[in-house]
Order: sequence, then structure tokens, then C-alpha cells
Amino acid sequence: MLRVAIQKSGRLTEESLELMHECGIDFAKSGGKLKALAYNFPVEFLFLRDDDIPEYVADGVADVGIVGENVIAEEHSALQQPVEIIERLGFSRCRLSLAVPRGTPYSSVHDLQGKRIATSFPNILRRFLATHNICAEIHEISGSVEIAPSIGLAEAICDIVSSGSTLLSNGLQEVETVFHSEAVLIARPLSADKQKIVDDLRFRIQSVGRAKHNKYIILNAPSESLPAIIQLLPGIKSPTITPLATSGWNAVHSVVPEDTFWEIIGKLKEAGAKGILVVPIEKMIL
Ligand code: PRT
Ligand code: ZN
Repeated sequence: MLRVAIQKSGRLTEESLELMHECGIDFAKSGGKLKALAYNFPVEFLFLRDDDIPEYVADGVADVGIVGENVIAEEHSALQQPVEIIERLGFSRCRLSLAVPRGTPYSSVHDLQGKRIATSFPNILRRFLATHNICAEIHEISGSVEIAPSIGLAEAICDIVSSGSTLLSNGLQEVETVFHSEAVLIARPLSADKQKIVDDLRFRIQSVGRAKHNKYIILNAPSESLPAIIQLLPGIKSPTITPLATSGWNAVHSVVPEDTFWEIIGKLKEAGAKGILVVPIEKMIL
């Protein structure tokens, strides 16, 4: 039995639960309960505050956990036992940025020399400032960091930014990105039987992730266009080609990556492809 820590209620919760569902792991999560046992996979879920997850994993209360990379980067050095990132999960993307009141002259990170900076992430900020040889006063506060300059607590802040609207509405401008973050799966060193369950869980997570980053594509093409089309559609191994009832025409099936998708579609049309269908993939196992 593997114990998996998930944020109880917050920005990571919904997508963490959705990921488990996509991995085919079912369980009943009822309201305020702190634990849930999966029906069809040897895991038990613990629902915790995100800040507590690294420590619970390090201490062995949980075996693995889903947290924001910013949380593990912040707490890593204070943990008694080693905890590692074993999988990047691609959701809850955000960045930790430095911001100053709009209108403050700012040309480089050296403008922060000797300034007071408010943050909830003192360790990440300290490392960033050290790599740039900046000496600044770090004021650790646990919430509402964005109001620190307006109440005279600091000249700059270092906080999580996603859309940027919080900074904007507080009259702040983003000046440096300190850290890029996404949800990650963390783990401590595990016994062989638990490691086997983690490997299976990672295999499922990777199959789900790969499927999200690729599309299944079906198109019709005249035989003379096939060499060019095959070049554009490498697929998992190579595209499937089947003849149509109309002679000289073929159906081509393949897989295309999401990020180059539109570019490839344009080139396929130029190469003579017709009737292009694009279908989402549910799982992709290599
Ligand atoms: O209660 P618990 O301690 O479990 O949760 P929490 O309130 O500490 O964390 P939560 O749920 O807010 O965030 C969990 C994780 O989500 C964080 O550790 C990040 O990895 C990630 N994440 C992604 C974010 C954001 N986006 C985000 N926008 N965490 C916080 N914010 C906040 C930010 O602090 C700022 O106040 O949203 C504001 C900025 O958002 P924009 O869109 O206005 O730029
Ligand atoms: Zn928290």
C-alpha cells in the first residue's frame, strides 16, 4: 500500500484528483475526510495542506505527494530526510517573480541592492539574490505579500504570479522571474514493494501526459503525395496507410505532437492531404 499526499483544498486539488481519475484510480472523497482508500489500486490518499506535504513525505507519513515545485524548492533544505521530484505533472504552472511599485526606476537586478523585499519564499529568494551577488533584507510574511510596498513594509516583493492581475491591481510591476513552477510528484526513498507501485503510478501518469500532448490524425491523400506526407507524420513508429475504395487514394493514420500541430496541418494541406480528422487520444503507451 502506497500513501499519496494530495492538497486538501486549494489550487492543486482538482487537477490532482483529475489526474488520479485519468490514471484509472477510483476512490470516494467525502467532504472533510482526511483519508481515502482507492478501490482498484493499492494506494491510500491523505488530504493535507500543501506546505505540510514535503515534511510528511520526508518523515514517511506519506510515501509520495503532489505539490507545487515552489513549495518543495522552498522547503527542501530544511527537510530532515531526502525527498526528490520524480515526475513533473504539467499543471498549476506559475512563476515566482520580483515586483516593484509601478513607476519605480528599474534597469537590472542590481537595483535591488540594499532594498527590503517581502516574500513567503525566503529560501528561494535568498538563493536567487546570492547567485546575483545582491545583498537585500528579506522580510518573510505568510500571506498578502502584494500589499507590503503600499504599507511601507518593503520596496519590493517576491511572490507567485500566474495571470499577473494581482500585481496589476496592487500597482506593482514584475521585474524579474526568480523561479518557474508546476505541480510535481515528490517521493522519499522507498522499499522495493512500494517502489513497484510508484513505478506503475508513474507509468500511468506518463501515458496520460503523452496522450494530452499528442493528437490522432486521419487524412486522405492521393498516392503521389504519400512520400511527402509520410515525412511530415513520423507517428509512433510510422504512419498506417490503407487504400481507399477510390483507386489511387489512401487513408493515412498517425500521431502528431500538440505543439507543432498547426504547423504540420498547414504543410499536410500543401502536400495534398484532404479530409483531415483530428481526434484526442485518451492514453498513449509506447
Ligand atoms: O491551504 P493550503 O496551504 O493547502 O494552500 P495555499 O493557499 O498555500 O496554496 P494554493 O492552493 O493557493 O496554491 C497551491 C499551489 O498552486 C502553489 O504552491 C503554486 O505552486 C500553485 N499556483 C499556481 C499558485 C498560483 N498559480 C497563484 N496564482 N499559487 C498561488 N497563486 C496566488 C499568488 O500567491 C497570488 O496571490 O495567486 C495570486 C497571483 O495570481 P494572478 O493570477 O493574479 O497572477
Ligand atoms: Zn499553503
